[in-house]
Amino acid sequence: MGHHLSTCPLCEASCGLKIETDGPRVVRIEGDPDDPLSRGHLCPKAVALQDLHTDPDRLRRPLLRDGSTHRELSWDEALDLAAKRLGRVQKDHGPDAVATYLGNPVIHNLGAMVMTPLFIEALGTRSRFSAASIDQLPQMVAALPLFGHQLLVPVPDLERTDLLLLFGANPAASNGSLMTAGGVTDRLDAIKARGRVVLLDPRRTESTRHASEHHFIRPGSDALAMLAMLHVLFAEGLTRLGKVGAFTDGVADVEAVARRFPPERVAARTGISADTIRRLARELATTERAAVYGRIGVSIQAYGTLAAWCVFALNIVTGHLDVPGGVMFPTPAIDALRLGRFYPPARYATRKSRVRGLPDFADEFPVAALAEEIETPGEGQIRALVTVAGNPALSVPNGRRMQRALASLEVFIAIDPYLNETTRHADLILPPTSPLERPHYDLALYHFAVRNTARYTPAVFARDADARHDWEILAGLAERVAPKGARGLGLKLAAKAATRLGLDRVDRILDLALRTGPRGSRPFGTGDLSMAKLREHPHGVDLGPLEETLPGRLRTANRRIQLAPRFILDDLPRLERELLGPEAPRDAHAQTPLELPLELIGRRHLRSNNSWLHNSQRLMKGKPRCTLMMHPDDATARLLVHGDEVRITSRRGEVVAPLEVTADVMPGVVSLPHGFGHHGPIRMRVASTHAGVSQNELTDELRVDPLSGNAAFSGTPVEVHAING
Ligand SMILES: Nc1nc2c(c(=O)[nH]1)N[C@H]1C(S)=C(S)[C@@H](COP(=O)(O)OP(=O)(O)OC[C@H]3O[C@@H](n4cnc5c(=O)[nH]c(N)nc54)[C@H](O)[C@@H]3O)O[C@H]1N2
Ligand SMILES: Nc1nc2c(c(=O)[nH]1)N[C@H]1C(S)=C(S)[C@@H](COP(=O)(O)OP(=O)(O)OC[C@H]3O[C@@H](n4cnc5c(=O)[nH]c(N)nc54)[C@H](O)[C@@H]3O)O[C@H]1N2
Ligand code: SF4
Ligand SMILES: [Mo]
Repeated sequence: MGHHLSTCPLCEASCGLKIETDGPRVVRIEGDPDDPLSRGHLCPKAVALQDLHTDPDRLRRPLLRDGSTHRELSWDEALDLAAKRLGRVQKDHGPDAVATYLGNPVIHNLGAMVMTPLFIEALGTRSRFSAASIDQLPQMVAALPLFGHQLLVPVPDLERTDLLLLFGANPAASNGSLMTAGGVTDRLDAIKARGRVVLLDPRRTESTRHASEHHFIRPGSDALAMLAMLHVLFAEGLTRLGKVGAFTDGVADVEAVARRFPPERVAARTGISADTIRRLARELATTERAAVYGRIGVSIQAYGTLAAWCVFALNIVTGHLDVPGGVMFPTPAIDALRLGRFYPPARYATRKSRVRGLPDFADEFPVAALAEEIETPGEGQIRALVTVAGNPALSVPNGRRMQRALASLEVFIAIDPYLNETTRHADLILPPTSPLERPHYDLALYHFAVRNTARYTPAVFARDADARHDWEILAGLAERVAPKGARGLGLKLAAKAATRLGLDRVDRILDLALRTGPRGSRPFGTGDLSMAKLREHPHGVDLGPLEETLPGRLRTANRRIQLAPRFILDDLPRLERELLGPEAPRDAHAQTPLELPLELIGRRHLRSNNSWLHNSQRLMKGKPRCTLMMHPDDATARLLVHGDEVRITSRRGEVVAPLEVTADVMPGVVSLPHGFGHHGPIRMRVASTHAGVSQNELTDELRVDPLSGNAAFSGTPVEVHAING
C-alpha cells in the first residue's frame, strides 16, 4: 500500500488529493483535508484520474499515420521525423509557416508550461495561437491597460465578501475560473449565509442553489447592464473610490460615458428591469465588502472586452478594489510579475493577422483566425501545425472548417494522449504521461487563488521507461528543431541539459524561483519558502488571506490605474449601434417568438471537462448530457415537445440533438454543451458511445469580440426545427 499526496490538474480549483495505491493500481482518491486552499474538497473528476491513467485507449507510444492507418514508432524515430518534417516546411516557406496551438491543459501541467516557451523559441515561429482566445483573453486585454499586466485580473475575496455579483459564471459546474477556490460552492453558501450572492445568467444554473437571487440576462448584453449600473452610481452620487482614488486616472471619462446608459434604456435589451439594475447598483455601493466577478459568459461574447472592463470599473468606482472582501490581487510565492523578462506585460495589436487583420496579444493571434490562415493561399500561409494539449476540432468556432483545415495541412504534429477528433488528422501523435506520473506545482493558478498558499506534490507513479513527459517531448523537439548559429546552439544546449538533468532541473528552477520570490528569503523576500520547506509541508503552506498590494503591484507606466483606456471606450458606439440602435433586435417579448432567431449559449457539466474527459465510463454514466435546452414558450411556438430530436441550424452548420424543454433557460435562448461530437475514426471507445454533437459546428469564426479577437460563442443566432418538419 502506498499513500501519496497529489494535486488534481483537471480544473482551476487545483484540489489537493490523497491517493492510496497498491502496486501500480490506484485504490482510492480522496480530497486532502489538510490542503490549506481546497480543504478536502474534490469532485467526481478527480476520482476519474485513475480511469485516465489506466485507460486502454490512452496512447503510450508515438503513432505515425499512414493514410487512415497508424503504426507505432520509437521515441527517437518519432522525434527525428517530426523535426525533419517541420524543418522542411520552414526551409521551403519560412519559419512562420509552422504554427503552434497550445490547449487548455498546458496551464495545468508544470513541465509543459516550463518547456513550451523553449520549444516555440527553438521553432522560431511567430504564428502562435492558444486557447486563451476562446476563453479569458478579453479579461486580459482589459487588465493590461488598466493595471499594466495581463495577469492582473483581480479575484473576488470570497472568504470575506458579503455581496458577490456573478456575471456569466457557473462555479457549481466549473468549480471556479480566474478564481482558484476548491470547494467553491461551500464558499458561496457561506457568503449567502452572511450576505448575498447574485447571479446574472441566461440560464438558471446549478449555481442558483448557492445564490440568493438569479436574474436572466440576454446573451451578450452584460456590458449594457453594467454601464447602467455605472450610470446609477454616478447619477446618485454613490461612487467612492476610497484609497485607489489617489492613483486612478480617468474617472471623469467613465462618468461621461455612463451618462448615456440610464437603466430604462437598456432594460428591454438586457432583460433586467430598471428597478433591479438600480437596486443592484445601490447594494454594491452601500455594502462595505462587495465584489463583482465576471467569467466565461462575459468573455466568449461579442462585447467581451467591454464587459470585462465594466466589471473592473464597477469594482473600482465603488471602492471595492484591493480591499478585504472586495476584489484583490493574489501574491503567489512564485510571482510571474517578478520574473520580468520571462513574463513581461503583453504587447497588444503590434501585428495583425494576415487574412482578417485581427490583433495579436502576447505574441499570439486569435485562434478564430487559424483555419483561414491555413486555407488562404499566399505569402505567409500556414502549412504545418504543432498542437500541445489542444483539441481545436471541437473547441474553436466553426469546427467543421477547422477540421477541413487540419486535414489540408502539409505537416501536423500533435502532442496529445488520445487519437481524437483533432489528432486523427495528425501525421504524428506524441503521447505524454498521465497526470499521476507527474509532479505538480501550480505556476499559473496561484495568480488567481482566493487565498495565498503553496503546495508541491511529487508524482504518484514513476513513469515507464518507455513513456515521455510532455516536457521531455517538448525538449526533444526543441533540441532537434533549433536553428543553426549561436542562438540555436544555446537553445539546443538548454533543451539537452533539461533532458539530461530530468525533473531535478524543474525542482531546482522552482527552488530558485521560490527563494528569490516575495515569500523567499532573498534578496527582497519576507519569508523562508524553498523547495525544502514545501517538501517538509507536503499538504501545502498557508500564506494567509489575500493582501492589499496597490499601488505597488501596478505595472502601468506611471504606476497609476488607467480606468478609461481610449480603445475600449471607442468600442461603445458599436455596442450602442448593434444592441440599442434602430436595426437592433429589441425586446424578445415584444415580438412573437418566431420572429427572432434563437440565441445559442453553452453549458458546462460537473462530470465533464471541455472536450476530452468523455472516455471515462464513471463520468459518462447517467442521463445524456448533450441536449438542447429550450424554454417552454419557444418550444410551444415551434410545436416541439420534450424529447424530440431537433435540427439546430446556424449560418455555419447544423446538428441534431434531443430537446430538453425547461423553464430554466431564458425565453429566446437555447443551450447546448460544448466539447461533444466524438465522431469519425477516433480511438476513444467510451466517448464514441456518448458522441453527442459539437456546438462549434454551429458557432461562427467571424463572430468575435473585435478588440481581443476572442471567439463570440455566446449569442450565436440559430433556428430549431422538428427533425421531420
Ligand atoms: N462553444 C464553446 N466552445 C468553447 C468553450 C465554450 O464555452 N463554448 N470553451 C472554451 C474554453 S474556456 C476552452 S479552455 C477551450 C479548450 O479548448 P482546447 O484546449 O483546445 O481543448 P480541450 O477540450 O481542453 O482539450 C485538451 C486536449 O489536450 C489533451 N490533453 C489532456 N491533458 C493533456 C496533457 O497533460 N498533455 C497533453 N499533451 N495533452 C493533454 C486532450 O486529449 C485533448 O485533446 O474550449 C473552448 N471552446
Ligand atoms: N466541470 C467542468 N469544469 C470546468 C470546465 C469544464 O468543461 N467542466 N472547464 C474549465 C474551463 S476551461 C473554464 S474556462 C471554466 C469556465 O468557468 P465558468 O465561467 O464558471 O463556466 P461555465 O460553467 O461555462 O459558466 C458560464 C455561464 O455563463 C452563462 N452565459 C453564457 N452566455 C452569457 C452571457 O452572454 N452573459 C452572461 N451573463 N452569462 C452568460 C452560461 O449560461 C453559464 O452558466 O471552467 C473550468 N471548469
Ligand atoms: S474541482 Fe474536481 S476537477 Fe477541479 S481540481 Fe478539484 S477535483 Fe479536480
Ligand atoms: Mo477555459
